[in-house]
Amino acid sequence: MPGKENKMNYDLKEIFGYFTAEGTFLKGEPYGSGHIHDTFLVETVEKEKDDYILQRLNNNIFKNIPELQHNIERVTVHLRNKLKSVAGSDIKRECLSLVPSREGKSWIVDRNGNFWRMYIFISNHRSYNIVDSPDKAFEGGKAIGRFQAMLADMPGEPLFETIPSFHDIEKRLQTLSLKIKENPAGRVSSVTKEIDMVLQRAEEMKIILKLGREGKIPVRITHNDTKFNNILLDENDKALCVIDLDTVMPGYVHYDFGDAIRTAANTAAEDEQDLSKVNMDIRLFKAYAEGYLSETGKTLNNIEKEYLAFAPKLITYTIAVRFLTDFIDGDKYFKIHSELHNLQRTRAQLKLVMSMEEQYGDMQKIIRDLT
Ligand code: ADP
Ligand code: GN1
Ligand code: MG
Repeated sequence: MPGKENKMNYDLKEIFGYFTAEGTFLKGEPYGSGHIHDTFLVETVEKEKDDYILQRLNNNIFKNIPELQHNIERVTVHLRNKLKSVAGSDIKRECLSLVPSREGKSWIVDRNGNFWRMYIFISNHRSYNIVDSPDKAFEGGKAIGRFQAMLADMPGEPLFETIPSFHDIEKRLQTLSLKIKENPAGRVSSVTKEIDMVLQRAEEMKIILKLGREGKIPVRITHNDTKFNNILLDENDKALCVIDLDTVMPGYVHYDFGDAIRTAANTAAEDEQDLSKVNMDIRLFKAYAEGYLSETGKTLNNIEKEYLAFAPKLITYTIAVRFLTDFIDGDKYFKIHSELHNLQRTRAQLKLVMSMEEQYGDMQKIIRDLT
């Protein structure tokens, strides 16, 4: 990735050596645009051998790495078993493959106490932060729909909640209120407009939690971080693999649908400074919904379907609340690349919420026509 460097000077060759990789270490470079872990692409000397993704895991955010990894082991084993029965599937590219350590675990702790894991690099994929065509949005929808469908019958105990109450908007709003009171970074007076915009919408955002409590929508296994760059497409821009499995856990389907639309149907980047460029493109919304419902239409109940149109507003709002909270808190959670980055992200997400509000009637009609 241009503009990035291995700032912490980790000895990637040594860390790579803790895992049972097939090839020989050639070089390791920072990779991707994730906001949470430190991710590196490790290339191997041998052309015919796999390359790898090496990640230093963020254990400030994920407090229990062994349980997190156990979830990912269970999920990937189950997905791989499903793919085995699909004719012509390319399992190594359609499912993440954890590389075991020399001790047989799916993670290691280095001499400085850092947690690391390694995946086989999914070759010839395409990854998009901004989606520029309905075809790509449709494929993204198919990928998430298929992912949810394949995990629907995963046996065993419920998955471990890697971040408790992750999309619980009532809790997220309580945390925001607390941080406003504490004002730890002295920034509250600079964001009163954004706080007002959040508070004005707080009540209506609680509807999904309410429907869940009333038993009208079921808890299912969901991904919970379906931003479009966590969905890899293949060299022909067809659905390939859903990655970033750290938050796969019990949730409502609206969380996945909403987060995917937040990124797949946004005409600009998540952190665009020129707010006039930030809008929801209804054609991309429709295409994603078509792809998603082509895989899940038969399993979702009527109330789940009805509230799909509302989900993008909820999740875009929730992420805005989280960016704003982190800005007020002095940037402790998300990686930032400039001083006001979290504020810029908040503003762009709130603009996107407004664009969705303007088009809400059309979104509801599209969902009604598709279901
Ligand atoms: P974060 O939680 O920080 O977003 P991710 O697990 O999403 O971390 O990884 C960051 C980026 O690395 C992804 O957006 C993707 O570009 C890339 N990536 C992760 N795993 C793989 C893989 N197995 N093959 C190819 N690219 C990957
Ligand atoms: C983080 O991990 P990444 O960069 O794909 C975050 C998501 C946010 C997203 C906003 C574990 O996603 O919840 O929606 O940033 N992941 C976690 O871009 O908090
Ligand atoms: Mg990611």
